[in-house]
Amino acid sequence: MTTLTLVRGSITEQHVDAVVNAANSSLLGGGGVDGAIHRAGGPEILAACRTLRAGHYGRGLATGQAVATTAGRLPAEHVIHTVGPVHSTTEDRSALLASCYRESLRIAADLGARTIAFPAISTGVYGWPMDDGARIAVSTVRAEAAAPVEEVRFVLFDEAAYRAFERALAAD
Ligand code: AR6
Repeated sequence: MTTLTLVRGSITEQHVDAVVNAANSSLLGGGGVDGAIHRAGGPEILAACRTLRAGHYGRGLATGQAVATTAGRLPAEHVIHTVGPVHSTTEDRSALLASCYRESLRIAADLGARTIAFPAISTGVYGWPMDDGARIAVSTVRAEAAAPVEEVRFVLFDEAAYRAFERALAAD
């Protein structure tokens, strides 16, 4: 049984086996969670991302996929980078957002991670409405989380996000 927990704070301060980064397909950094992870984790993470780009991920990481690197100086073992979809009002991209959570959990399990922390993927720069993003996050993790993952922690940056995840947990 995997436990879902909510924390208000920064993903960079989580003492877990793996933290998930809401990256972009370049894997070479950006703003939001991505910027915070690279700043706090130091240059080792970017170096690992560049190595990925020089190898199997020459064209970058596709939306909905995930890949792991070192966590550098973060108090975590691994960073799992995933690329959320940009929200669209004309096209339903929910399956891609669900895929981010599912693929990240799959990689966490491959790494033997028992604790994993997620941000609210796509709900910042990529414009996904928070309530819907929270619903997709909670329902996907409830359906997909399995051993060895014991705790999935959603780390919410502000009160509104925290409340949205509380509602999603209560409803699902
Ligand atoms: N810890 C936890 N959550 C955070 C943190 C933090 N330190 N900082 C922001 N958030 P975003 P996206 C919240 O924009 O929408 C980047 O430039 C934030 O309030 O980080 O998937 C990438 O390189 C929001 O609720 O990710 C991509 O280009 C949530 O994290 C693009 O942004 C996600 O916001 C990805 O956009």
